[in-house]
Amino acid sequence: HYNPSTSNNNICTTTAAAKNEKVLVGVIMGSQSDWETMKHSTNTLTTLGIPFECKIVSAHRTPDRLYEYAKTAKSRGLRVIIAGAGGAAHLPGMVAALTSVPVFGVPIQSKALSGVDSLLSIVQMPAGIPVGTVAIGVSGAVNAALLAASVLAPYHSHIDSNLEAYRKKQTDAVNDSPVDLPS
Ligand code: RP5
Repeated sequence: HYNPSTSNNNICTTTAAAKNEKVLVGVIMGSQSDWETMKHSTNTLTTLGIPFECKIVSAHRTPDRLYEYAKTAKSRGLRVIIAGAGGAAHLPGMVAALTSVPVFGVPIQSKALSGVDSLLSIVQMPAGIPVGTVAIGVSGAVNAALLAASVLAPYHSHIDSNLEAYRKKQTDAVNDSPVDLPS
């Protein structure tokens, strides 16, 4: 039986484990090379006080891990899965095929095709199995976490207030008029 706590590929620490909180969001990615992008998802979840776990799950290289992860996601209490993948990016769609937990797909900015390959692989799901696809790269990784917060906010008041505060801070940071910056 799949047990993420004993899996040997932990590449990020979860605030949930430290605080003994229930993990609500699973952040998965196809490769170690996706981490530079996907750490923006986990950093945003941390900012918003959302307990998460973080794993490498490859559709191509670890298909059995993918199956176990997706099949146990709901019973383990995950409410949202954020899946980042690049190139021929099957991971988000395959996970979505195996669980009704909502999946947000982050297209990684690939070297060969700048992530257009990843985007098209993830976004064009046939009707019936949805993947909520976000922007290529870091913007998408951050926005997937913000969407996860929006999904969870109605059921967790601290996430709701953290999300509102995040947005207010962003709004407050916009100057009324442009200024000359030192070059
Ligand atoms: C995909 O292939 C991964 O999501 C990654 O974006 C891409 C390249 O993987 P590596 O060759 O860097 O491991 O499966």
